[in-house]
Amino acid sequence: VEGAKRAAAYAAVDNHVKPQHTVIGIGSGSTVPYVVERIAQQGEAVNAKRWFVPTGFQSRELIIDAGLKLGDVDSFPFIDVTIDGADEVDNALNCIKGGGACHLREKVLAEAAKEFVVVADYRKNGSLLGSKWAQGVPVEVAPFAYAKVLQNLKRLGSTNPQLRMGKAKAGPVVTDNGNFCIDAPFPETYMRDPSDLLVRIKLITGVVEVGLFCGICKSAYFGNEDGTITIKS
Ligand code: DER
Repeated sequence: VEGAKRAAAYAAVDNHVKPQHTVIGIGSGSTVPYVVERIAQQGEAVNAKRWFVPTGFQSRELIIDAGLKLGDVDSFPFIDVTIDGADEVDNALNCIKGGGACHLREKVLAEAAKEFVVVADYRKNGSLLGSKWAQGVPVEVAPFAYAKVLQNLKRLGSTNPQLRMGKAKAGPVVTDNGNFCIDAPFPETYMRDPSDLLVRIKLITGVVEVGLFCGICKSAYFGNEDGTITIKS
């Protein structure tokens, strides 16, 4: 799977990170390190002119560790290109994101970019959202409201919404913004119209952001087990 991640990341960088690009958004997850690796390989000369805007703590550390210049999100009204991972991508390039609970900042940088490109391994290349990523739609919520959001997600039709608990930490996962994350599975009928579901979830009081990215992704690169790449665009 690591080879597939690397192949997707390298192809996406080679095709979408151009010498004239100076502000680049860097997403989160386990595929994005290969994106940073490939950008660093473009050389110090071109990277000296670039700023890299992170989507969270992990992303910030990746940029610093690669010796690239950290850009502050407030300093750049526009981003040339943002590259990020995803948990699942359908054939219309709608994405489930938030497996890493970074999707608020990820969506901010995805929308601010002239081009948003997703990189992933073959496990994320889906047709109907939810068919591969079964954990549910990640929903970032204000801690004060989480119990009410759980109730309202059930009322909306979520089959079994769960507060995301830490693995190596007692208690719930806390995002870089100090919020909680709920994973909300929905029946197929809801997942057929991710844009509609996105709005319905977003309107629940206490919801900060929803891990459904609709109409934002322009290209998605998937590394396959046989070393080939599948591109959706
Ligand atoms: O949370 C996210 O959306 C991240 O981009 C992440 O889930 C991507 O998954 P990866 O670790 O397989 O790259």
